[in-house]
Amino acid sequence: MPKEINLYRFMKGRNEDNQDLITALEHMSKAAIIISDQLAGQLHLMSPSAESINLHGEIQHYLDQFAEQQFLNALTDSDSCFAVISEEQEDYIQLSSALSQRARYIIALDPLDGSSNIDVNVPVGSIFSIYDRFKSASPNHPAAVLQDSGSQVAAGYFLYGPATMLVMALSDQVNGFTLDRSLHEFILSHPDIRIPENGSIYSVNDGNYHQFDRGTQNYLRFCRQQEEFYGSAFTARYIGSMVADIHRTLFRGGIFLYPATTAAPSGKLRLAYECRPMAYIIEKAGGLANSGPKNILEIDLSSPHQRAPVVMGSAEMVRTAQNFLNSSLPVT
Ligand code: P6P
Repeated sequence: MPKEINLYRFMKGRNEDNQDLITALEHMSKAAIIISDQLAGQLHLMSPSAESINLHGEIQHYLDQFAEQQFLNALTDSDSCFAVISEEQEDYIQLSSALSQRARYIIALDPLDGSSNIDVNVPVGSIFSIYDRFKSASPNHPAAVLQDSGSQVAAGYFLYGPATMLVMALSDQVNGFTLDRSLHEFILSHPDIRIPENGSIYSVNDGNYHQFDRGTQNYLRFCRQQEEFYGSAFTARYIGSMVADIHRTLFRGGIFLYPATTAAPSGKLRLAYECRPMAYIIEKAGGLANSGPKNILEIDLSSPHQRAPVVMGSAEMVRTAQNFLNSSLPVT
């Protein structure tokens, strides 16, 4: 019986000589298992007393802070992480492990994305991007390392759903691992994930329709009228938890949009720890990820919590959508 391929054996099988990357991923996986265990059966903690307000003025669930602490503990113990930018913290956190000066990575982290869904038992996730600071001219300055996405060497998310999964993109491919609770390890379950070139599922918060620009509204009308004009309807699916919406898009094909609105002219999702990691994953799986006229991975990060409008998913669908969206973009 072949051995299950756990994360360590998978990385070693790739002749991955980068022990620091393996260590960082293994430690983050241990944190995710603790978070997954904590999420199971925590409904009694949904009371308002379990909530506070975070630096963005959003409701912060106690599990947001719990999740962040698990990842910070794990990354400190890994000795492979120099600093972290987390949704829950104003600025970069330099990890104070003894070897952190030698540590290679800076990690952008959304410790628990979609936590407002926890009290209705909807899947949530953790999202991360890994940057190799030694690819930067200013390796000791996290803001400089993250300014452009060129030093991003990996990205992934943990999805706490009916099964807990890790989907991870390295330089050349995307792989899925499923938590085996008897082994307490993530086991390779979906090797070399490729997003379908086209699809028929569109995912957007349609309640914002009247706040979208004309091009976005025209694209959504195009989606709604597929059956009338093209004979087969599209399907609308929106969970409101980015990790779950992107996971479905990655596996079934489709398009996910969080456009700019009149209330949020830069969109809602954060570039560093939501847009970029998901864009890295989608593009390594063969899809496209744009923000306005640009590819998301071409957008510079000028502040840690900068937001960006996004459209990402199956390449054919994104190219079609972009033709509509471009009609609203300012002529440069
Ligand atoms: P809206 C969750 O709060 C989140 O950050 C993402 O996970 C999700 O895609 C988005 O916000 C949902 O936002 O405005 O549609 O509720």
